[in-house]
Amino acid sequence: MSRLTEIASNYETIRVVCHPNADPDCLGSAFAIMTSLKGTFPGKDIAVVAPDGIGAVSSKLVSYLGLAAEESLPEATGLVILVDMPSMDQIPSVKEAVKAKRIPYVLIDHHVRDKAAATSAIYSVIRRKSSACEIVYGLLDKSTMDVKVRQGLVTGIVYDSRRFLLPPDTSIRAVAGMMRKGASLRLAVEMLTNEQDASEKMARLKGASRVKLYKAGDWLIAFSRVGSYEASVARALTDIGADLAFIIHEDKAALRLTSRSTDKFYKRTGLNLSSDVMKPLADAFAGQGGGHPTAASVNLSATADEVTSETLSLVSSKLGLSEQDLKAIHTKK
Ligand SMILES: [Mn+2]
Repeated sequence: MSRLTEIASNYETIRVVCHPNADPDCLGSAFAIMTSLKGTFPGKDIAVVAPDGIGAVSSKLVSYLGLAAEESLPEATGLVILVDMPSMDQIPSVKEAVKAKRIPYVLIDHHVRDKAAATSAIYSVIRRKSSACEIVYGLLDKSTMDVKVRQGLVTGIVYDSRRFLLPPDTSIRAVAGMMRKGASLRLAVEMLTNEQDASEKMARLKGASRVKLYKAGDWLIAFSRVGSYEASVARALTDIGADLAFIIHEDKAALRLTSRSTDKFYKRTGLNLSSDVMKPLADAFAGQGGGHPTAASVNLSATADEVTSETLSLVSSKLGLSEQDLKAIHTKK
């Protein structure tokens, strides 16, 4: 019996909890854990909770899995299993409930470790893998996995590894293992191919047209602002040539900064967007955030100008550049 199963055996009401805007990696993992525990403990009340919605990119996967996620924790929740997030900072409603009722929780994740959250967990599995799904595949009993579970895990791995671009060896091995047992790579890719809707295309084009460009040594840093689809816009900017992209989303309540860098930039410079940029920004501007070395975001109480100049200075100092090495590029002529 796995450690996870052993822990679950002590609780009657168990919820597998997703991060906001749940992506295919999070949902594939959550579905696999739920299905595995339900199989072992048919009498228990076990379900998936997506407290802050499910991302559009997950919609085909969710209907394939037939997954009906709940929106909040039930009163009787005895155990919470968090997947694909380093802490509960992104889901304050769950964090409060867990704290108030002292609900024990398990952490299964592949982001940068949050020491406090990992220490308070009754069990945590945090590994530097391409995806949470790959970790979950390693944790669960493979002999009882059905095709649906495997297909969900394969889809999550394909999604989070960015089609095997991130450290591919172990993710390819895991996917190959599941393909031999009936999962389909073609179906996974098909479920992840969502025709961009008009508003996403619009956001990407607006984001590109509003770019403020900086040259930092040999690197190109793009800043832009949009009202939605920040991650998609950031990725679009790195796709067309930026080494680093920072997208600001500002509304009355707060400012959100979303960032992406290319793998080449990360490999050459070692600049980790999560620990070198987002964490210091969160400390400087009373915010919360985190993520991966090449994909991270933060919520801040600050203006766009403050955030832009602080971000540029964090990046320059990490790259060992002086102010003269940082040049604003005219983009309007
Ligand atoms: Mn993930």
